[in-house]
Amino acid sequence: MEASVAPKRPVIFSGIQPTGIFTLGNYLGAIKNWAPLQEENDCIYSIVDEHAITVRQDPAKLRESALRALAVLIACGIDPKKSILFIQSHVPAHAQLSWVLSCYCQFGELGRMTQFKDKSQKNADNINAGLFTYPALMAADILLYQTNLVPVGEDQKQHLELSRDIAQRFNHLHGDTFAIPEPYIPKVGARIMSLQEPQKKMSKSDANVNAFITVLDDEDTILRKFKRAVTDSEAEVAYREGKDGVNNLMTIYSVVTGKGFEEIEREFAGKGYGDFKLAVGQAVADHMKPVREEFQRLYADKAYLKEVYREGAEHAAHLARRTLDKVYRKVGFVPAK
Ligand code: ATP
Ligand code: LTN
Repeated sequence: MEASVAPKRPVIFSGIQPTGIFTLGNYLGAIKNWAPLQEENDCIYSIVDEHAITVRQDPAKLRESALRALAVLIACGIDPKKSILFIQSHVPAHAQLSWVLSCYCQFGELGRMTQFKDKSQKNADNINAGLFTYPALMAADILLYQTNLVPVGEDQKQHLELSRDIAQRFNHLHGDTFAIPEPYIPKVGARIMSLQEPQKKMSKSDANVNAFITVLDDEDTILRKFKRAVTDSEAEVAYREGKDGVNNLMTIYSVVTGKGFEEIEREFAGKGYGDFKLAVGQAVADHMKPVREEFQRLYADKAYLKEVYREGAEHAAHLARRTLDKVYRKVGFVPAK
């Protein structure tokens, strides 16, 4: 009798920078979708500390943020027994493949990246080479694992398209080497906006703490920040062009409660923004409470976190090495062994 071979499951990869505490934007746009994907796919999730240093970081804070990030991801339902969870700098193949891929990526392509343009404006005194070649490292993260799907927020679409272009270019020159990854972007919640300037995306590095909710904010803080959220002068809960603040609150409410926009409009018909903001704040606080509590338990257990990132790195390094060896052979490097 022939042995039956289980069909290969799709590979999922995503990364998140430990540049601070994750926001509701990171959560709704990306992390929330990571746990459900574990059931039917081979998932690999990374805390990308090498990407984080493209902007100046305080070393002690960076270390702490990476460990917090690990605990938050587990608290959000990423199960280290089902997925590979690791810290990017623990797997040298990322930096190694990044160098090779940077030689298959054009100056002009990198210069068109909107994240590079935004971040160079914000960090005008430190427009370093790493900030510019950032997408080559991101392409390496993804392509090392023969990734099929990359769950990210809307802002990463351009980087992902570049990763696809690099992969296709390499495959064309050297024969099939990399799987071509597809983006996986949620229909609602892919771009959560700042609560203070709803034309800008919510970002954990915003100087104004009222602009973002973090996944670890307590109920009082969440309610207070939503109460102060910028809306408009119409006093009408409706999803319409030009109502950026209200649209953003409706989006957040919709994702955490599962209600559609029309249902939300009916729920708040004739009511003021005060009631609406309180309802959004309460729904977010209730939704995030289990994450916050689980985080506190996990973050206290440093031995467990160490075990998770050690095993994750070992497993990831094994998979990554296979692709890196193939790439080194294809570009013509002399095998070390
Ligand atoms: P920084 O503020 O330090 O630039 P960031 O929060 O923009 O960081 P990451 O931490 O690397 O960037 O983002 C991790 C994931 O969260 C990515 O998939 C990104 O697309 C998503 N994301 C970030 N901000 C938002 C947002 N406002 N709305 C939806 N998704 C977001
Ligand atoms: N560039 C992403 C973070 C990131 C990533 C990745 C996302 C680095 N490597 C690989 C998905 C796949 C950001 O800034 N949000």
